[in-house]
Amino acid sequence: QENMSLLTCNASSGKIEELEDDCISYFIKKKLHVWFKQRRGKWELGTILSTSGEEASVSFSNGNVMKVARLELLPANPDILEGVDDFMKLSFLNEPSVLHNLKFRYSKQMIYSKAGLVLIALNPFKDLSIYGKDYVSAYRQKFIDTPHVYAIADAAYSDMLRDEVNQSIIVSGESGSGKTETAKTAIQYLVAVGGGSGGIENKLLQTSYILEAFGNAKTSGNNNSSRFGKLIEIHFTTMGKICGAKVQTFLFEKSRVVQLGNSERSYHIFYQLCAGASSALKERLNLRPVSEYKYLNQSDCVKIAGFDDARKFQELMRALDTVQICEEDQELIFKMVAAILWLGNISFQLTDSKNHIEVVDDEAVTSAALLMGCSSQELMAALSTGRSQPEDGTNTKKLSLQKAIDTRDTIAKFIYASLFEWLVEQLNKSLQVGKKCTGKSISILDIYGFETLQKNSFEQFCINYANERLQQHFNRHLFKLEQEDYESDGIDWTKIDFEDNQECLDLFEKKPLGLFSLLDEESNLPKTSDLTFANKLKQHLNAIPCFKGERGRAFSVRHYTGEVLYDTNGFLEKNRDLLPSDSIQLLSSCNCELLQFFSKVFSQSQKESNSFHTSVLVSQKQSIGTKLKGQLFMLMCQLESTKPHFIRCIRPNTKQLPGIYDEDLVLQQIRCCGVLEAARISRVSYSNRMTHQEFSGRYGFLLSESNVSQDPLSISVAVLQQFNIPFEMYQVGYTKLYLRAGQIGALEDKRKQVLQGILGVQKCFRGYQA
Ligand code: AOV
Ligand code: MG
Repeated sequence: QENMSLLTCNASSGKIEELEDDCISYFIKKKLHVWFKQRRGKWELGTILSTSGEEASVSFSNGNVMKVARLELLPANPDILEGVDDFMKLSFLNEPSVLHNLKFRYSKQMIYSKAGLVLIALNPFKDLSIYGKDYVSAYRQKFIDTPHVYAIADAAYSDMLRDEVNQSIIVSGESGSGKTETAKTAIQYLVAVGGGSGGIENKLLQTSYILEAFGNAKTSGNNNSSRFGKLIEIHFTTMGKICGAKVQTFLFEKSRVVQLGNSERSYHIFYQLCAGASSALKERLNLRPVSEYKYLNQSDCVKIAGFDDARKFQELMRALDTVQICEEDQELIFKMVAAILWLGNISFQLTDSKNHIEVVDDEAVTSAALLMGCSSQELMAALSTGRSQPEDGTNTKKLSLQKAIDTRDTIAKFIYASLFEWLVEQLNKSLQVGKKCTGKSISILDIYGFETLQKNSFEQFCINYANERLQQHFNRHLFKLEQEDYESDGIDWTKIDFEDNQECLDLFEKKPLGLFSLLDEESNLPKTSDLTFANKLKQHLNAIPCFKGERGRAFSVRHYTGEVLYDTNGFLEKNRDLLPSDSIQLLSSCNCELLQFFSKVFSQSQKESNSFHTSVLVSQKQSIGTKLKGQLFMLMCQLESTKPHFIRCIRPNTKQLPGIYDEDLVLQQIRCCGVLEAARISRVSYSNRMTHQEFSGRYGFLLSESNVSQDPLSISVAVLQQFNIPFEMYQVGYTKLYLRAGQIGALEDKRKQVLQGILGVQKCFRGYQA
């Protein structure tokens, strides 16, 4: 009964988040709880004792009674709704209620919740026993229906088989929120239900060891942070068996190979190799402990607590075997990794007063050269000299110290990034989509999460842009398309507002006056610097609300997650991503299959791209910003042709520890994820829609009296009336009929019943004739 009155209460006010006038007396009478935000920002539960004018006197659980402004009170939900698994089911959908509910569930180890169609996943930062074979079959057979990644993966799988439409599972959230783990869990489910057609499933599971060893690293926010974006496309036969997969990666962070922030590490593989290689392999690679390599010891962090690098190396070796990367190739891979470490130890000394340098001929040079397959002399020459004249290949001059260091680092980054790309290609060969793959696919997207560091550079700029793109896809599918459909079809609809991030995307993408265009322009012009770039931005973009010029080289962008301050230091260099042609020549002349291959691929990509003028001095290709923009555009096109399933990951604390629930941190994320809006739209939206033709064609024959009109619209309406579908459960648009959840089921049952009846009669009739 209480619930009934609550319903009337929020139905009369029409608003589900606020405490409207006509409800207050009801709340006082029934001593129902309300939320009040204390000065420290914490929401507390209280009950209203009385009101006078705009004030209310509220008593709190600690015994305090306070006079507060009525407007600051929000209705709390009845106790019976404590911990509901879908926020759609809350009587009052407001921030404190959602926050409280999430916290309650988190304290009970229930890390998954729903906001309508969207799965919310809180990172537990500890292993929970809610995964594995038993849970898979429970979700597959629908014995359990509580929110879970398995339920989402199952929905994607079932929808794919039923509708014969490609599906996607899109995982998003800040850095450290659990995207990669969630994506792996989804893949495990799909492998478990779609496995059985051969070794491909095991290979698929093992790819994550390889991708994470080479593409993940410890950052300040996540001990296993993905430094690349990935889309894993799993292909199925028409019978639902896995028959192949494809991995696509986006914008790999290569600066990490040569440069580390404090408390950060480089890619796991460097530490794993040093810790786990057999003594024979160590000898062949002339490997030393991590602490002896400058690329690694520049950071104060070489070990991650609870992370056994040597054991991880054994896992990696097994994975490499599983995906059939042969021993010779494995040896080449490790040679490249070791060569990079030795490159980092190469040092320079001044030769004259003009700041010219030469390479110190030491163990570092000999080891690097040996591993790369060239002579020490060749390597030293490539690192210490550059050409002075574009047209004159023979005219060489000594490099300055900074130039020489940059050249060395550029080569190291190039080798590593190429190695990563090559590995992905090998994985794809191994997972190849076979001829039997005639069915559809499910793609799982896991990119690097939004990052706001103390100092944000070009890497964060790109990562955050990619997240803006993804946010737009989410908004478009959850709010925009849905509401546009209602509006254009002329049905009654109270619009649900959502934060549109189009303006921010325009700031990045507009030509010629957008961040990427201006960056490319500045990267192409002579005599430019990060400072001239920053000034250019201020000159052209200051009028745009989500842009703000800051002091010196800095600027800030208002992202959907909040404002981020970027320092343009290094932007031009990183965006150009140049490789001196001397270096590329050196690499192509090395007696190493991989290096020859990498330089060939590079030369090709350079030929294909004409976004930069080319000269002999440097090998130029498409800028990093433009490349990322293009890649994301293609990705969005690809995702547009799939039915999306969204998972929003939330990190409850920044300490990466279990049991800590930081309310402010969670609140900020549920705002960015549009959790309330997602629940709200699901509550009022129509989950089934069919054109009048489809509907009348499917159910028209159920009409008891033959309808005089043959017009699909009137047949549809007659069906709805005959089956007493309540008014509030449907809407009739110009072209389509919109039904709320649960209505189609009843009609389908009836249809099945009648059809079976007809079949029965036919059988009987035939029997009689015979
Ligand atoms: P991310 O992918 O969202 O960050 P991860 O998936 O790497 O975040 O999760 C970070 C860490 O949280 C993992 O290494 C686990 O220790 C823990 N974790 C996450 N999900 C779970 C779970 N379901 N159960 C147990 N532990 C979990 V980044 O890649 O940084 O954006 O670029
Ligand atoms: Mg990740």
